[in-house]
Amino acid sequence: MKVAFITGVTGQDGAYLSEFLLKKGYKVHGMKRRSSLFNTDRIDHLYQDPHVDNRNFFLHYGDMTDSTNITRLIKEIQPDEIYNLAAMSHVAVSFETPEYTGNADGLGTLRILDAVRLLGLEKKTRIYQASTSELYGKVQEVPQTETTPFYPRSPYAVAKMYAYWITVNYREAYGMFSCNGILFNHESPLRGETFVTRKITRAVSRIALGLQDKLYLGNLDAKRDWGHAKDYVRMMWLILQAKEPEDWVIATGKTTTVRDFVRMSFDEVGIKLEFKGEGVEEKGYIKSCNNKKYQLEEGKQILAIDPKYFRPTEVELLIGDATKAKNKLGWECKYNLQDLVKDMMQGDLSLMEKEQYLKDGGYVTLNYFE
Ligand code: NDP
Ligand code: GDR
Repeated sequence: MKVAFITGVTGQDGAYLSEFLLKKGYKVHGMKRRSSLFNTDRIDHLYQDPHVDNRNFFLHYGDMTDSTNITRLIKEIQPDEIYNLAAMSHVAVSFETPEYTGNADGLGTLRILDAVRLLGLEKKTRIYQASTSELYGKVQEVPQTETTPFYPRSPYAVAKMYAYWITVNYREAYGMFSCNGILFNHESPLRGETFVTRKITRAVSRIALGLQDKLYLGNLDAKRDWGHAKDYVRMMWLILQAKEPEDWVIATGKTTTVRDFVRMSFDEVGIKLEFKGEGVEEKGYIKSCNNKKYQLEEGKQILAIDPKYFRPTEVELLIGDATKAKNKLGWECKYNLQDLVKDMMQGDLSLMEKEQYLKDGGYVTLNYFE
């Protein structure tokens, strides 16, 4: 039975990867942070009572900024594979917490690699590093491949750049099986609520159900190569099963503007949008609403720009070329963008229907959106 250790197990990818590895028969150990409230929503369905025998899913407290903790966990777990997914992963927030982001996302990766080396596990433990298309930043080449030069545009991307190169360096210096997956944006119904796709699908569901009036966004012109997280965690595993340790781009090869993602999401509830104006003046109105379930008046403004969501430096265009992964590892996407939007909208509509039910029953409902 193989043993995996996942940092960031409570996040979007950690949840899907845990499920994937458990189905493959792995023993899975995950690192979670202590928080004042339960923070295991995404993995609660995998939870096993610690008092029963034959468990194969274990959670440990830890933090990427604490090397003693990381070293002790790796010593106890003796993993065959480590998936380093933990990170302060929000690009906009990294401008507000640059030092912490560098510590957790950059040095955190070093702490994992060095623990493996110090414990003499270089030949046993394979390491996956969650690298990112944000490394490409300012456009140097389109589409982006494993050889495209990096030009990071945020404290997050700069921290991830350190993590990328220290992963390469430990591979070359100490012969470790440490690899980067350069993953382009991937989303799902489990996506954090403040990333743009989830913010949109939640807001569209709330607007359709009359729980929210307007959606406020930042740069609608940004283009992203969006895939489904389920397809991408399969690739993380494939990367560690490869013959040689290498770095890999994972992407769909298609790019879409934030504006079009908004359009596609409203389409799912039968609402056609019309955009008028430019820049901060841009607004979105209901052109038509042909779903009887949602009583929304035509001409109503439901989208506006709030400049607070603009970033000091923006990544305008991402589009990846995953030819190497397709040819050498046989990877391909099962979901296209339309499937992804549908999946996310279904998830959020059913969540928001519960909200509506609570509201109608006179209970206080969640009203926080960022
Ligand atoms: P999430 O933000 O959903 O999850 C991040 C995870 O890291 C959470 O479990 C979080 O814990 C944990 N974490 C954050 N800081 C620390 C810390 N200091 N110590 C321990 N754990 C910590 O991210 P995703 O699942 O979307 O992404 C997984 C990884 O892949 C991240 O490294 C991200 O940067 C990278 N990535 C993501 C892409 C995407 O499109 N999703 C694309 C490319 C790379 P908690 O739940 O307590 O907050
Ligand atoms: P990104 O994801 O920065 O690509 O990083 P995010 O969804 O936050 O932004 C995508 C694009 O949408 C624009 N945008 C907005 N973004 C947010 N969050 N909120 C808004 O209101 C809004 N309006 C417009 C952004 O400016 C941006 O251009 C994600 C993270 O998962 C990283 O961890 C990962 O490394 C990269 O994807 C690949």
